Amino acid sequence: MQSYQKDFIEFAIAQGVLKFGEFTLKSGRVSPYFFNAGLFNSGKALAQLGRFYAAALEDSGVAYDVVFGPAYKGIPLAAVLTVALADQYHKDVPYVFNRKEAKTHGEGGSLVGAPLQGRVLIVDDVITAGTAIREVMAIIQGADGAVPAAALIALDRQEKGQGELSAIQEVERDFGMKVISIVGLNQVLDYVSEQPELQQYAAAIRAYRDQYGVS
Ligand code: OMP
Repeated sequence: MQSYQKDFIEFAIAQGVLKFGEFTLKSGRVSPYFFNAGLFNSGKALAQLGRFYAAALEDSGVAYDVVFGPAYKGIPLAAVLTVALADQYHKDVPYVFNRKEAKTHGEGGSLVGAPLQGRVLIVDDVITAGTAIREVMAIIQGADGAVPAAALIALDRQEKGQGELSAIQEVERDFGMKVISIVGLNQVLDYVSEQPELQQYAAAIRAYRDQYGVS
């Protein structure tokens, strides 16, 4: 585990974003942990979050031309990522986001910001079964001259998707793009197992991973 990954897990726990207990997911699975990125909800937290996304992106070495933040949750993520890329890495990267409802007056269309063209880096919070990211792919495939470069997310839950592969492996296979995450479930579990006050949750997380996880 890289030091920024451990720092990120600690940050997410401190912000109340990463919680342990019993949570029903969009997929219906009952999970012993949940990651609620909406709780990165202050200026300082967002600034830090942007730096973690930027560190993971730089670490990946992926090449891209534009950052795309899918509505709604990807919008602030794209903004803080590109700010961190400028501040920390002196990279001035264009970004674009979509509206959920296309506007019929004014500038029109459903995209706001830079043109959606070239190699597109999608930024989002979590991939579990991959439903949300597949909706985003349709937008990129519908844009002239845009190809998916990679998806950058905070947490890879490392769960099975529609078959035996992980949802992320399916996305990588179906769209020919890499998925980069700041951390994965395995790192969360390593961290939880090492912390005396969190060890009580390790067994439930391991059991969940045995049932829904991929190796
Ligand atoms: P999929 O569309 O199944 O990949 O799930 C991704 C979405 O699930 C996220 O965008 C969230 O709405 C939600 N989610 C979380 O935010 N955090 C979690 O830990 C788990 C989920 C989830 O419901 O699977």
